[in-house]
Amino acid sequence: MNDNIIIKTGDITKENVCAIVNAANSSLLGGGGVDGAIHRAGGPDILEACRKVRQEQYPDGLPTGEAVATTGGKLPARYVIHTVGPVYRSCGERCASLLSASYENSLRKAVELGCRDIAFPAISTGIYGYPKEEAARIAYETVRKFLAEGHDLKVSFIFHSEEGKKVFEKAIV
Ligand code: AR6
Repeated sequence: MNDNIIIKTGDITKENVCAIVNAANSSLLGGGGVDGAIHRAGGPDILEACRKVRQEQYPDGLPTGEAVATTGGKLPARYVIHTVGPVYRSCGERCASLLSASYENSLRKAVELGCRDIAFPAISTGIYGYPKEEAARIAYETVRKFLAEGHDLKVSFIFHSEEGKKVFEKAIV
């Protein structure tokens, strides 16, 4: 196991890291799941920043696999990196590459921001229905490859439940 990868249970909104990743939707205007929790805990500055990103950069919404950063508002994290994972029932042959792109673009954004740590939720595995084992392998492999490029970044995978963490750990061995 890579020393710069941490796997644990918890609430991502409480992570004291430079950037946490939000499993958003392309509207960037909030939703349920981890997205709802991040906006609730982080306060209105995040939504305001998301509105600005929509207006100035993505009037048609953030495409699947892309990532953008905003303030972390009231969160302990300095930044929220919003990414849109694929919806499993409609991503077809592109599911794996789109999910991998969500992780990779978020990692690149964190490095661009000068971050040395980042925390991820299990993107797409809730409302978007991505099978957890398959998503775990893609997430882990993408992070492992990225770190192998030599980036100085500590990456945490945060699971809302012990069960989610176990599935991930089992899938990546
Ligand atoms: N901390 C860590 N993980 C969490 C938390 C939390 N506070 N809350 C939920 N999770 P989901 P998706 C886990 O559904 O599948 C939203 O409406 C959760 O248990 O949040 O990418 C967006 O606006 C699951 O394992 O994201 C989009 O419309 C994981 O986070 C849509 O949902 C991801 O579940 C995105 O769906």
